[in-house]
Amino acid sequence: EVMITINGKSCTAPEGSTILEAARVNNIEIPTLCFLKEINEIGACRMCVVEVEGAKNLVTSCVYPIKEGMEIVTNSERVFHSRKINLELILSTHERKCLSCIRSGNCELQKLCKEFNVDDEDYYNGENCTYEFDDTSVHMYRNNNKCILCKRCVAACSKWQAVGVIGANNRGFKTHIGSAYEQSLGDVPCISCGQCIVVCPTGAIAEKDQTKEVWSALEDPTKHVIVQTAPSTRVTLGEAFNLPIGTNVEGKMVASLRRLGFNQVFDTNVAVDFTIMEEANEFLERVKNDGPFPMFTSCSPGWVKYCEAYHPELIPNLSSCKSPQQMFGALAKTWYADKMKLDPKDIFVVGIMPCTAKKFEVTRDDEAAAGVSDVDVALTTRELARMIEKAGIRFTELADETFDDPLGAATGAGYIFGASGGVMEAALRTASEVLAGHETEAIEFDEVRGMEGIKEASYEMSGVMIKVAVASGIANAKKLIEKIESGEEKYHFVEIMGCPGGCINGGGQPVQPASIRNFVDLKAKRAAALYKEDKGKGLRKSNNSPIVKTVYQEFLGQPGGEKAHQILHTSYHS
Ligand code: HC1
Repeated sequence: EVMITINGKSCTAPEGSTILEAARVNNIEIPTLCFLKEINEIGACRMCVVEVEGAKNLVTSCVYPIKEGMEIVTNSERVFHSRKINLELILSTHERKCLSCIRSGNCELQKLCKEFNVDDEDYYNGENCTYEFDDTSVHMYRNNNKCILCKRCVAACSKWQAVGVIGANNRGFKTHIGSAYEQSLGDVPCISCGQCIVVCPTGAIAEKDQTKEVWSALEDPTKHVIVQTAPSTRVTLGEAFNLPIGTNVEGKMVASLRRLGFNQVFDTNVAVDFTIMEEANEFLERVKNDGPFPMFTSCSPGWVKYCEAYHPELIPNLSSCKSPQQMFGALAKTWYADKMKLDPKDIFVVGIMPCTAKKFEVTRDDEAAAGVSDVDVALTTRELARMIEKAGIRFTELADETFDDPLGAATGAGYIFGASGGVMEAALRTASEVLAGHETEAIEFDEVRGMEGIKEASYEMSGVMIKVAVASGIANAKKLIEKIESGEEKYHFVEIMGCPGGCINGGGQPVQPASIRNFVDLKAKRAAALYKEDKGKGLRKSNNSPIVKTVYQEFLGQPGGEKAHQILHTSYHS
């Protein structure tokens, strides 16, 4: 611990802290715009300036280390004045269409302008660059007129995701975020993960809003509109309504979806149980046939897109299973349609997903079991929150409701899919039982839990040693792939999730400002809510799900059988 003085008050902070961190542990927040812990420590926006005794100029606290006896002032007139000028300068090139901006109300720039009394947003008005709106990709748009050049998106894309398709183009006054040779987003191998969106402080980048399509379907009397909710959305949606991070709002989510007018409110978690049946079976087939190993999971469309674009040689290793979102849609438009005597063309399936790449996934080839798209629209958690707000539903006041039958009751395995390691654990629960040929005790596979980027474990199953690995965030996946391709490591089964920490930290989740992201373990808090739910379930293995048993018996036949293949599996191409 180091002794320092902040605003005249003595305090301590851990050695090696920056001024920003030291202030935070002493409950003083210093504003930032560009700073993102570990990935964007560039001291560029100068919002975090403070006075340090003995230093002539103000210093940027996000990158300035503390030392014994340091005297820091974070709240002087000089500091406030400097921050205000910075804001006015940023505003001078920022498109100030705030009223209808998608981020109005949770824009980091707007919040600071209010805090620092920026009462004349036109103060430094002058010449400006104008940029074209880029809406060429399936899942997002970019409006550089609102960009403040903090480069958080660039850091997320290159450091977390090792994709690096965006960067700063041009120099000086003309600097803007773009891709090489000014290519559009739709023309570069972006993996649609949306990690750039969740770190953007303003409305410069956002998901493509598809709520209009859903409102229209809800109004259309010829449509049977079904909604399915991804595992992690229930533990994040509450954040959009100011509930604490990690609050499980499953019951309120279901109640609000019913009030929005969906004909059936179902759970993607149920489809997870089908995915596990198929994936565990596919894995055991590979064990029998000696490969190809490792088998990679295929439920994260950002990862699948990465694999296709950057590692086509690994396509044979990808599980052929559709994701739970797509399996759900496929079953809704075949088995459920039959049962309800509905024409699949009249069924409209909406996925509520923590993910922007799910918008891309619904447009993929070979995802149309009934001859029409398995899923019609994938909305992000944020889009659902906006629908709920627009409809005037007082979300936090709703009494809990439960999902509809018959696609509403999932096992615990369905819940944990939303966190990194959860797919692996769910698959191991079922695979170990199928391999043994009888019920087994194995339920919790702790080694693959947790928020580390790469996890490894070995399990003995009925005399066979199975070596597994789990990676989340593409930079980690890339490291793991390098080890595999160099022959340094051999695994049987590898789970990869495109976003760091898995879907709980997906690019479609409610946006948390950097002041939270930098100091709170967002991923762990959200994941804990899913594991808690799993633990409380009577049934925790997908193979014990009653609806899974019924649908295989009535309709699909055997896991991995011809019919199951036709409906629940897909194909990939580079
Ligand atoms: Fe996921 Fe999945 S868990 S990919 O992590 O397999 O997005 O939450 O919906 O499809 O179910 C995301 C989450 C999600 C699928 C499932």
